[in-house]
Amino acid sequence: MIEIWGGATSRTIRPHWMAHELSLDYQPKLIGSRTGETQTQAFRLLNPKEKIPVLVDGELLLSESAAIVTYLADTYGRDSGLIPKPYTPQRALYNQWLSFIQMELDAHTLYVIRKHRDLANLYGDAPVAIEAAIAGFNKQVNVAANALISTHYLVDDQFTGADIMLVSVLTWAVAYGIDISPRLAEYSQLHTTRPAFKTAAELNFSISSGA
Ligand SMILES: N[C@@H](CCC(=O)N[C@@H](CS)C(=O)NCC(=O)O)C(=O)O
Repeated sequence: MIEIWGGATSRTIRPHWMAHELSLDYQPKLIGSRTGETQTQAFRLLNPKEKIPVLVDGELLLSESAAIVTYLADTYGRDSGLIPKPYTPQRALYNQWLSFIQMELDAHTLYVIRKHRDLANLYGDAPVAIEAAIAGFNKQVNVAANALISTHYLVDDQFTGADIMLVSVLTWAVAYGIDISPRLAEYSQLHTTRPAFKTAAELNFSISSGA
């Protein structure tokens, strides 16, 4: 049976959400970040990066939330519309949004805030970096806001994994006290009323991260 490892974070909710959109029968393995559970010898065999989320599907071990969301939709939702068909311009745009969200709205900005604010004991205090990260997030997220002026979807006028990724960073930003625009708040609110989001969120946040 498919396993999805990890819970409690804005990154781990992504694969759980997609799995629920697809009504997949899978086993959630709810381990948290910063609890030591990603550093066991058994977990390192699943992901030597010592990070969640991780997907196990038969012989396949897959890490990176965006790759897992994409794999699940490609493999179990080919005709679901949750991912644009390969080799199409829509798929290229989906890839573009996924890279943008991971790099500009996650790794370079929100995660910088996490490292130098919540985890300053490990990574050091860096108020200037935090300020720059907030400014960078606001600038880049505005690009997404503009793309959503007359649609509720990033790609193809249809809900896809790209929307899962964007909503996950928007809810993360709000939790960090960043003001998002009314349009983005409305977009996020719309998609977080999806039954699959609600079930996934309940599951994902039934555990908490460590310190
Ligand atoms: N780029 C990766 C980032 C994964 C990541 O950094 N996960 C964090 C939790 S959100 C983690 O597992 N940290 C290790 C730990 O805290 O034990 C993804 O999107 O999946």
